[in-house]
Amino acid sequence: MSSEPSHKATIFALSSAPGRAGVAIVRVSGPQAGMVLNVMTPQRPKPRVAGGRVIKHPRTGEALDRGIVLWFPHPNSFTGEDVAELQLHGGRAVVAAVLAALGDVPGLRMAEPGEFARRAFDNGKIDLAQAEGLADLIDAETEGQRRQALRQAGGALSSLYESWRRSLIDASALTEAAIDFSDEGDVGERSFQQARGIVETLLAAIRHHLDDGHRGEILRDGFHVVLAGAPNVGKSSLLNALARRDAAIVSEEAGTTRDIIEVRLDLGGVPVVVSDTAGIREAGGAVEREGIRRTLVRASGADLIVWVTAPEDPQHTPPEELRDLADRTLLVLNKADLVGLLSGREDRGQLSLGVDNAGVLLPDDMLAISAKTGAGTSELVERLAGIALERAGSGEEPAITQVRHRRLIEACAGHLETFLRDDPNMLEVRAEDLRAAVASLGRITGRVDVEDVLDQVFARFCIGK
Ligand SMILES: Nc1nc2c(ncn2[C@@H]2O[C@H](COP(=O)(O)OP(=O)(O)OP(=O)(O)O)[C@@H](O)[C@H]2O)c(=O)[nH]1
Ligand SMILES: [Mg+2]
Repeated sequence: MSSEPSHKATIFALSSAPGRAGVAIVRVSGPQAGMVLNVMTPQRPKPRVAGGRVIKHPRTGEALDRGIVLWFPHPNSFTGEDVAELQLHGGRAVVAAVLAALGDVPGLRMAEPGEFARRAFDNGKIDLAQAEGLADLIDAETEGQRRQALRQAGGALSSLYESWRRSLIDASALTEAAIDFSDEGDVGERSFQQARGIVETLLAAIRHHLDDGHRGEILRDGFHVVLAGAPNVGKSSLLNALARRDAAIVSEEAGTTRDIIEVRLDLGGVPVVVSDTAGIREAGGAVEREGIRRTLVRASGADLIVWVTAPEDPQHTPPEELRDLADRTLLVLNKADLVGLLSGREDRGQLSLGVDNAGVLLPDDMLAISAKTGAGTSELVERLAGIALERAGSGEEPAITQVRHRRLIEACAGHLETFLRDDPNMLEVRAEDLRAAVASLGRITGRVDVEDVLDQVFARFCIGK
């Protein structure tokens, strides 16, 4: 990729958030960016040195604002093109006047969403995985997400995948050598064995990377917790207690919740999405049955099920359909206030559950809480945060963050498995396996034909990014 600007049109946009603010930043990128500074300010500042300037209308000369101006000649700019940055007072009228003035300059046009980042990619300033990291960084809501996205935007994943790609290229070269020297027995054979050695080592590393419990994806998309249980045990009350607001309707009537209600929490830097669901029971009308069906679907796809029960609830454990998910289920006894049990563990051995006091003992791993008084809820939050952090990681090690990457890495691993397994005498075909594996990795960073995903990736950005 060249360091020369590759696009002709000069584009501009408000790069800070729209609306009233202390400062607003307007970015101009393209061959005319320098000219814009020449006509809109008394003097273009030195490259990368902030200059206080009156910003004036290019045609009428009217002063529009006084702000800070920055000049980044190519290729040392975000986009790799000439870039001018205007830091304005963040009033709506100021921003509107400056954008209108820029629109008046012939050859300039408003940027499309993600167009600055797209130009940065086209000019080789960032690769595709970094662009995705940048979009994630802009969307990051929690510490863990921020850390992970910053690493990715900084190229941590890209360099890992690049290092794999380079060793595969070495293995490819050795395989090609084996083809060239196939008449010379030993030499060819030795090259091919060396290639196999590289592939074996790499495949182990790739399998380890794939087998990460989806931590990077969980951290990026959120750890999904589903509150499920019989009707009226207090699932919606618990959701509201976790959210610290009345997100869901609570009533003493069984079967209140039908639609799934979600709240997003930040637990120790991990984004956690908690869903309140319809209570599970046999009876109920068609609408409620549909609600129950949705609960089961949602619960089986969740990262964690919080099975809520209550002293009067005859069904203390999850139903048949959810038994397989026991290792992802946390048992919670709500309404502990009714039986004089807070979160202490001392007297739990004596506690019998069930309306008829049939003598069901409180399981050891069941947390007792009261959504009504708040007792035990902070312990529950701590437990949830601990589990979420364990499953999502803190964003400090490079992990697969997107399905797109996972698919390509799986494809790569598939080609390497074929390479190791299939007939070693068909060297041409084995060389082709490696080429395909190299291409799969190359598609992650965008080194290899990725036209089809580019629009998708850059459409995630808003205007000005
Ligand atoms: N004493 C006591 N009552 C509670 C507690 N939590 C909830 N309740 C009451 O239990 C009733 C049912 O609460 P909800 O939160 O609507 O229960 P739900 O599980 O969402 O019910 P459905 O949506 O119908 O499945 C309401 O009258 C709540 O006030 C608690 O910890 N202690
Ligand atoms: Mg409810």
